[in-house]
Amino acid sequence: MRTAVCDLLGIKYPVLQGGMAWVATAKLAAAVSNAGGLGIIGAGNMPADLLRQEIKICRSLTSNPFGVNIYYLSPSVREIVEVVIEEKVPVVTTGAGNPGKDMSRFKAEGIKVVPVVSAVALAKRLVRAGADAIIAEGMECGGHTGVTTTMALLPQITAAVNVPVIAAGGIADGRGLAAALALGAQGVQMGTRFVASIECEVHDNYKQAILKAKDRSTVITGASIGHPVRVLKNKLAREFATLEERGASRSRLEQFGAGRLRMAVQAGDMQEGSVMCGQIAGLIDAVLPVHEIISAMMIEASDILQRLSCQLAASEQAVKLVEG
Ligand code: TUI
Repeated sequence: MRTAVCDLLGIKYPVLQGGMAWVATAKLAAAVSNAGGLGIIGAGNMPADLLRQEIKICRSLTSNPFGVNIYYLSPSVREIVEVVIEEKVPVVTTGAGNPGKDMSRFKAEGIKVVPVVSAVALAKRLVRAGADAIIAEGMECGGHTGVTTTMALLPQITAAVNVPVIAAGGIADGRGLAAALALGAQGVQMGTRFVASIECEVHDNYKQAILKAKDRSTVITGASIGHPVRVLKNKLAREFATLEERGASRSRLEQFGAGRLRMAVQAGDMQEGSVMCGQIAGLIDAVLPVHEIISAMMIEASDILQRLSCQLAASEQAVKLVEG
C-alpha cells in the first residue's frame, strides 16, 4: 500500500489524520505517526506558545514525521506560521484560507506544504505556487466544508494537478481508501474516524455521540455567513438554524457560536456545544486504538484491490473464451 504520498512525506501508509482544532492534540498526532500514518497537530485558534509546547510533546512521543495544520482564520495565524518555521515541522497542512503568501518561506526551510482545498481552481493556484501535494476535501467532511462531494471533486482535482492528491471527506475504512485510489488519489485523510479512537483526548461524550450517529445525523450551519460548518444535529444546531432563518447578522452568529467547539470537546456538552463531525460517522461503531484503525484499513483496502483485480482478470478470461 505504498504510494507517492508515502515517499513524499516519509510515512509507511498513505493515511493522514485531519488537523482538527482542539481535537488533534500532540498525543493523537503521535499515535497516528507511530502507527505509520501522518499525525497532525491542529493549531486551530491556539496561541503560538501552546503550539510550540504541543510540537515538543509530539517530538517526545514519536520519532516519525508529523505535521501541523494551520487554520488561516486564526487570529494568531502569523505567529503560528513563525513557530512552524522555527520548529522546522516536517509537514504543514492548511485550512480555511490560502497559504500562498507563506509558501516560499515554508519551502525554503524544507517544510512540505499540503493545502486542504474544496475546489479545483484553488488546487491549481496552490500547485502553481509550490504545494507539494493537495488534500481534496469533499463536503461530507466534518467542520468547515465546501459544496462538492468527494466522489465528484476528487477525479476533477486529480485531473487538474500534477502533484499527489489526498482524498478527505467521507472516508473511515479500507473501502474508502480503495475508492479514493480508484478515483486517482494517492492517499486519504480521516478526521471523524480518529476522533473515535482510544488515543484521541476529546470528552468521552463526543466519542459516544459519533458511535450513536447515523447517516443523516449531521447538518450544515453557518452557510448564511459564508462559513459553512458540518456538525451533529443538536440543540445548538437547531438554535443556530433558527437565527440564520431570521436573518441574524454575522456578528450575532459569530458571537453565538464562539467557544462552542471547545464546549463539546473539553466539557463534553453534546447539546450546547458544536459537535463537528463528518457524514461517515454513521459507519463508525467502536472506539479503537489508532494502530488497529490503520492496520485494519490497510488489510481491507488490499483485499478489495486484489479481489477487484481477480474479478477483472476472470471476466477478461471469460470474454476470451467466448470470443476464442
Ligand atoms: O479547515 C477545515 N475545516 C475546519 S477548520 C475548523 S476550526 C473552527 N471552525 C469553526 C469554529 C471554530 C473552529 C473546523 N473545520 N478544512 C479545510 C478546508 N479548507 N476545506 C476547505 C478549505 C478552504 C476554504 C476556503 C480553503 C481555502 C479557502 O479559501 C481560500 C481563498 O481563496 O482565500
